[in-house]
Formats: sequence, structure tokens, C-alpha cells
Amino acid sequence: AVGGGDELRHVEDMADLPSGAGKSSRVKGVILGESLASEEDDLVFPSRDFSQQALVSSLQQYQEMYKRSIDDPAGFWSEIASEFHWKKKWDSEVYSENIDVSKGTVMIEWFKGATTNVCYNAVDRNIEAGNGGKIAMYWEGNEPGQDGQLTYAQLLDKVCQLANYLKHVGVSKGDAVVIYLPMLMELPIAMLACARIGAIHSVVFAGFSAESLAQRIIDCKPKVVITCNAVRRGAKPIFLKEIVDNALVECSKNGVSVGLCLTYENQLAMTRKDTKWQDGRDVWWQDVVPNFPTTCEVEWVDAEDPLFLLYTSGSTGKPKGVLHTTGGYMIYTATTFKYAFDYKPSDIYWCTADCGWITGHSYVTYGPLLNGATVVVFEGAPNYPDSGRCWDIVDKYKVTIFYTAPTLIRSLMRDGNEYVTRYSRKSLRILGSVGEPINPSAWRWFFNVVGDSQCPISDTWWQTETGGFMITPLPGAWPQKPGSATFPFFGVQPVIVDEKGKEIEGECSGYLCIKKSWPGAFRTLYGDHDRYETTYFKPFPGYYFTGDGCSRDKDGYHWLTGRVDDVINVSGHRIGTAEIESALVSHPLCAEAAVVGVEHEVKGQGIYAFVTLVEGVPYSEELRKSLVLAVRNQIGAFAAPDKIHWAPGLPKTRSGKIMRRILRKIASKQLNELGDTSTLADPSVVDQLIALSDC
Ligand code: 6R9
Repeated sequence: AVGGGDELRHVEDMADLPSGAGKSSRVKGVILGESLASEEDDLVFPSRDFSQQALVSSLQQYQEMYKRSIDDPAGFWSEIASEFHWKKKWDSEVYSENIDVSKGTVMIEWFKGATTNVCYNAVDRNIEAGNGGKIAMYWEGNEPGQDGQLTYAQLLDKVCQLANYLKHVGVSKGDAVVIYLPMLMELPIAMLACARIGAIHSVVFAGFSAESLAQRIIDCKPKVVITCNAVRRGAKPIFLKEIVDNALVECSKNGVSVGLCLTYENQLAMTRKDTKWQDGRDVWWQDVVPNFPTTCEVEWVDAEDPLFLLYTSGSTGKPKGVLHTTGGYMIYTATTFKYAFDYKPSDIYWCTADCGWITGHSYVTYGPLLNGATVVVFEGAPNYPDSGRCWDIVDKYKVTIFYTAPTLIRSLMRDGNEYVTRYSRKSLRILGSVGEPINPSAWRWFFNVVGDSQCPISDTWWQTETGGFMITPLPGAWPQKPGSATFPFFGVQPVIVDEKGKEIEGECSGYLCIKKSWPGAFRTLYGDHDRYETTYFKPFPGYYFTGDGCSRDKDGYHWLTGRVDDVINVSGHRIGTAEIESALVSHPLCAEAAVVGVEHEVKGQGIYAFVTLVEGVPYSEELRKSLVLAVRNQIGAFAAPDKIHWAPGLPKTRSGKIMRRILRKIASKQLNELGDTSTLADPSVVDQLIALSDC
């Protein structure tokens, strides 16, 4: 049961899951001890002034646009697409799709036959429109006072130099490039440079360990890895180049060798002379890139050519390479950004996500730049040097739209209001939330304290796979309900189905699926179209299955209730329980492991691991630490278990399947809700586990 298994199995398991398809206790606020029987009736209206200036200013206007997007997707999306630059227009069909596995291979295509370039649309097009002098990016470093900025014209120069260099070293259309960088401006620059020449970028979050990085490099076999020597996270230096070195050793053991490691010298963190170097393979960015010309021909690619790969966690140990293509993704991220944040050219936009995750792809880099927006890129930690850092940055750059994750909101909330009220925050007009369900009390604190009760909150529900927002408020169009992502974006048809895959109407709860494709949908899992179909399209034939539970209230508002598969969401980061389990069992003294998510006050979910040791090995604090270290080394610090629970045995069915339902109850100390344990091969293991609860 460790580190493998087919993903359909988990759908069968779901019937077991009490928290899955029901109304979540988290949404109902139990996570922070709230009593919110009337949450559904709690409406928070946008002010009249706000609505009047909004792009979509009423529910009725939304409904008309939404209806059009569903009745005539081709017309709706091609009209929007016409505002972008296409070297050649699409074939007569705007889109074609089959998402019903029973009718054959799943395929989704948008704007097929058209040629375009995302980098051209995100950078050159804005310059041609006369905005070359507008700030594209403000950069704020780890230390207050370290900062930088680039206009659109300067951004283009930088992107072209790198693009030319990449071409010079032999990167061409369709080649993969792995980017392992912190939030320097060079990270979006590198993404755009790849897009410019038709190369496929795969950004790996710089918090992943050497092993995780190696796993991704082995899967996509890039020509080049782009990194930097080191970064400071708060007070602590992290030697990224060393992590890459170790990963590349691991890769060559697996027959994958990368010939070039382009290393940006991050002087603020570490000097060159202290960096380990492999001549012939390693090249300093600053030694080569600035020597290349600041103009670079665009590679016009088909709308369905890949733009990027981004690995995400699934139910099995092996991360999935989510593949997004060019045209549909471009139109979708641009449009969702514009409407969900009611974007105006005068806005200063800051999203705290790292480009290593999908949010950083769609809503730090592509969505905003495609709208010609000014983006704040922040390298540091939001609580360094203290918990007021975010509001210091908001005031410094006069940020108008601030987009972040519930985990950060909860942690800042815990630190007290003084850190917030010390700053003006007058510039703010819209707030956003993403990554996990936002509990109503965090929502209210965000609204009342951070936004001074003036700023609507866009609680955007979406996924790596969806490319962009799927269910989200349009901030001026309708009242919000704290904790609800509200209504679907244009072109998106969410449905709630029961265990049998039957659509349920009206007020209900069940599994969230999507009917029909939308332009930003991922097209495949890299190198594994079977897994794509099995994971997402087979569980409920005819639909895309999101892996999330959802309920819909009497007013049609959607309340996301969290994952219903073996994926947990820690601080907004998706981690497969199987990945953590396989890291644990790689420890020589660990015989078996089972991981479940438990409610965590700040992180949303914490990681709770049941560990069975090799026969005869005694429990010890030292061993506990080395198990946690095994996970840190194999995945990354963010995946380290919060709790190791010693387990003489695990509760299994007679067919050997671990009953996670029971483990979840033990982990969350709901011992009177264990349910039926009689189908276990050995029911006595449950008592043993309970006895060891506090060890
Ligand atoms: C964008 C992103 C996707 C999973 C998703 C869901 C959870 C994200 C949410 C939310 C409730 C929101 N999720 N946003 N749940 N409300 N506003 O986070 O992508 O890393 O792929 O995670 O995150 O469970 O299925 P990703």
C-alpha cells in the first residue's frame, strides 16, 4: 500500500471518507472553534462605488455573460482571443474536445492551427501599445531596502538576451528547460525567455530537495538547468547550487545527464568564490547572458504546442507532469486575472506565491503581464524581519491588489493586529485568497483588519490542472459569503456528483466535477496520457474530476471542502500522502508508514505519520528526528511530518488495504467516531494505536 497503487482505488475509498463529500467541518469553521450555523446567510456586499466602477458590476451582467460563454463558447472565447496577437488565426473550429473516455481518447484543443507566442503577447505587445516605459515588475528582496524594478522595455531586453543565449547553447523549440530559482526577477525572465523560443519550461519550487529535483529532471530530460548559487530565506542562507549539484549526480546515475547548469550569481546571498563549480558544465549567468543582443526573433508556435510542464502531487508516489499548452492557457490566464481582480491599468498587483507553484505561473507571470500590469515580485519571507513585512511592502509600492493564501493570513492573524494597523494600506482595493478553503474567521480578519472592510475578497478556487480560476467571485458583481468561492468563471460548468457519478441538483454536497473543457485546461500528463485519463476522467465518466469535495447552498454558492483523495494540502501546498510514505519507508529502520492529514491551526492541514518500525527496533526521539529528516531530504522541508505516531501495526482490511478513515480519526483524536472496525484483519491494532497516541 505504500508509494503506489492505481488512482481509481481511491475513488472506491471515497465512500469511506466522512469528511470528503459532506459539508466540511473546516468550512463550517470548526478549525478555529467557531460556531457558524448561519454562515450561508452571511452576505458581504461590495460597496456601491466599487460595483459601479467594476468591469462586471451586477449579478445580472455576469449571468448574461456567463450564459453566452456556455451557449456559445467558440464565439465567447474567440472574441476575447481577438484582442491578442496571433501570427496566424485558428482553423475554423475554435475548439474541439472529447472528455468522455467511453467515446475514446481524451483530448482537448483550443485555437488549434493558430500560431502565436505568449512572451510576445505578455511583453512586446504592451510595448507596442505604448507602455514600454511602464513598470512591469517591482522586485523586493529578502532584506528591506533591497529592491529593483524593470519597465516593460527593460524586461524585453533581459528576456531577449537570455533567449538568445539559450538558442546559442542549442535550446530549440520543444526542448525542456528546468528552472530552479528563488523569486528573483530572473525567474519570470527565464520563463518568458523559454516561451519566446518555444522551449518548454519546468519550474521546480526552490524548496524541493535534491531528490525531488532529480526526479523531475529525470522525467523531462532538460537541455539546461537554470539556478542561482544561493538565496536567503529570512536570516538563513540556502545553497541552491549545491542542491542542483547533488540532483545532477543522482540524474547521471539514472542515465540522464544535463550538459549545462546556468547559474545566476545572487551576490546578496553568497559570493562566487564560495560556490562549488564544475568546469565545463557550470556557467555564470552574468558572464554570458549580458553579452547577447537585446532583440530576439519570436518563435511562432501552434496554439497547442506545449508552454510548460509543472509537476504536482497525486495519489501515488510519482509526481505528475501537468502539461499546459500555449493559446488556451494564454487567453484563460489573462481573462481570469482581468475579471477576478477587476483589473485596471493603474493597479499595482502583488501575489505572494512563488513561481514554483501554479499560482506563480498563472498569476505572478503570465496573467498579469498579459494584461500589461505592474507586478510586485517578492523574494523574502512574509514574516521577516517581522510580521508587518507584507503591509510595509503594500505601502512602499502602493499595492492595490493583494493575493495570498489562507495559511499566511492565519499566521499573521495570530501575530496580532498591531503589525497590520501600524501601516496605512490605503492603496488596497481588492484582496485575494488561494490554495485551500479559507475558514470564515480568517476571511473576516482579512476583510476587516487588512482591508479595513473596504476591499472585496476574491476567494479563487482552481488547480494546477485547470490553469486558471474556475470558481471565483467577480468582486463587484455579487455579495460574498466568507468561506465560499461563490460562482463559476465564464465558460466553466461545475457539477456536483454523488458516488455513482450522478449529477445532483440544487442544495447538495458531493464530488466536484467539471463538464466540458475550458481554454486553460491541461492537455495531458507528460509522457503518461493513460494516467491522465485514469486519474481525471475515468472516476466519473463524462466529466473532469477535480479530486475536491464541494457543497452548494440554497443560493447556489459553492463551498469547497478539501481533497477527497490521498492528497493533503499543507500551507496551500499539495502533497501526496504516498510521496511522504515512500520517503519514510526509504529509511532503513522503517517497515511501513501511513500518512494522513489533520487539521492544523495555521497550515490548514498538518502531516501526521503512522510509522511501523522494523521488528525489534525500539522507538526513540533520535529515530523520530531521523525519520523527519528522511522526508526533508527526499521531498523538502515543507513536507516534514508534524507528528510521528509509533504504530506496532496498521489497521488493514483482510485484503491488506490500509483503512485511512480510522487513522484519520485516531490522528484527530475523534475516538468515539472510529466507526465499524470489525472488517479489519486485526481489530486489536486500533487499541494499540490509541494507547500509543501521546508517545
Ligand atoms: C491553485 C492551487 C489545488 C487544490 C484544489 C483544492 C485546493 C485551491 C482553493 C482550494 C478551496 C480555494 N484549493 N484553492 N480549496 N478554496 N480557493 O492551489 O493549485 O496547488 O494544484 O492545488 O488546492 O483542494 O484541488 P494546486
